[in-house]
Amino acid sequence: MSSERFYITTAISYPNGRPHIGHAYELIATDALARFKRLDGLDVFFLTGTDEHGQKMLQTARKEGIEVTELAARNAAEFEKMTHLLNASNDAFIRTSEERHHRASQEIWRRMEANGDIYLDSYSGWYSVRDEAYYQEEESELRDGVRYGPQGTPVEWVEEESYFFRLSAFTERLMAHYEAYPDFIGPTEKRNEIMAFVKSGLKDLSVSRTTFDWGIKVPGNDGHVMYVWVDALTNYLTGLGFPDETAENWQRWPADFHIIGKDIIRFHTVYWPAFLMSAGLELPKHVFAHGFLFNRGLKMSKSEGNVVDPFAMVEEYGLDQLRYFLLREVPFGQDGNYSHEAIVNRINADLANDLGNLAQRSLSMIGKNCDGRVPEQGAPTSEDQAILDAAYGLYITVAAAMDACQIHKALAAIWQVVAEANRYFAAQEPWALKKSDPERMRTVLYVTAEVIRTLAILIQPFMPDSAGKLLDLVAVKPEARQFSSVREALVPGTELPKPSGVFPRYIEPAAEG
Ligand code: ME8
Repeated sequence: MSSERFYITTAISYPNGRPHIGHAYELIATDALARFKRLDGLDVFFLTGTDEHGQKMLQTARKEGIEVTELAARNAAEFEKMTHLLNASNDAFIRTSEERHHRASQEIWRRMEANGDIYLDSYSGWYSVRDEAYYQEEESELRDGVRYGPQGTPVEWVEEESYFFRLSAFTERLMAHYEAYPDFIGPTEKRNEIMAFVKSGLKDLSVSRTTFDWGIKVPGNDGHVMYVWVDALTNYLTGLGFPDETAENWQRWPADFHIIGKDIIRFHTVYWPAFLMSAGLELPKHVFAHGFLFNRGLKMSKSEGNVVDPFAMVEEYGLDQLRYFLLREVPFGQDGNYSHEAIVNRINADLANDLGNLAQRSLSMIGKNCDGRVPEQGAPTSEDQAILDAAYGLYITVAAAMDACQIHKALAAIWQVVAEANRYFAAQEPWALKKSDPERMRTVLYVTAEVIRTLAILIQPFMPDSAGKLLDLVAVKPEARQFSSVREALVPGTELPKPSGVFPRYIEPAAEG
């Protein structure tokens, strides 16, 4: 393929439990970005997977009284199932326990070592198993006899022989990189935080453990396993065939986007680029951190039911409805809340009323009054032209928003045109024109159908199934659904299928007495 390549990744999740809505959110958002680029004609590779090593996995397995390999396999299967459930278009799924990943991690280690950036010493300091992170004394605080790290998780004292990565030597090179590539880290507030952190000076990083052996062996010293984050970050290379630099996919490195949550930005924008610089590999172009999802609504609490489970949420609200809600409601890059009421409101107002009804009403009028075929368009009025221009102009706005990871703004722009289309349809009153001016009625219906076609093409990355159904209803062929076909207008006379609803209303289950 000769088209431009685009490599995008999610974080790889710890399979110490089942996937939760935060994992689903990241996957859905990354999927929308990946799908957008595919529809734009790029040669996309989208990677996701599971991060299986480290102490957290080991502790959970012990608690459950099972082997860590069994815990990893059981939950990795759930994460993989979630990719199908959410209709994620990932091209591959990586598990860090795979042999190929051991090879990749050992190779990057060797390169960092060959560059003089790894040395043996001993570590004593604080470690949070839940964050799988080392913290400085001053980043932690003592409360009720327990010491907590900066993310509110308990830390424990660790003292052992350890290899170190010479992170301190990278302070200036990292700062120079942030300055030279202002959009390396997004959103901007996060970039500022990271720059302040790095500017204050970096300490060398402990990169191996000796007190357990669930991990990737350090080359040349079997008594050590790599610190889980060294191997975890390397997944982005393994997924492309590294260390085989003749692998076809390896040409896709560096990544265009690592999409991650805000809690792991330091690993991705400080440690990872330093490891890559040391190993002589190119740096990813962008790292974008989304916010956290919080559950505010009463009905969503765990005690009231299991709706924080993405599988249950899809069951309750519908897949595209959930995808739309999360991407539209939460400004990408900021924290957001979800509640039953907010989801139902988006489903019924934005989807069922605004887009669904418009499609249903206009297409059924075409079915009844135009012989079920795309009607002829007469000379357009300024109102016709205005709504068509708004629809055709959308692509530019949406593409700019997506390039900036402003997914919510892309959807807001699309729904602004949905609102305009509704105003147009109501003002033109095609139902009243049926007797008075049938030719004008046909033009209004043509314009409305054409706007629906354009909107549906742009909605595909966010709600692939529903957009596909809408495009079926206006008889758009599969090969005319790329963004390059936005201007390929509906052809009068084309037979249309019998219209059916695409966005059902959410109806509250009858209150129990
Ligand atoms: O951090 N809302 O794995 P993880 C939104 N294995 N996003 C959330 C969230 C929430 N409530 N909770 C978690 C890890 N996330 C490492 C990553 S990458 C080389 C290794 C996000 O299972 C979180 O920020 O704890 C992260 O991006 C992803 O889910 C996986 O989290």
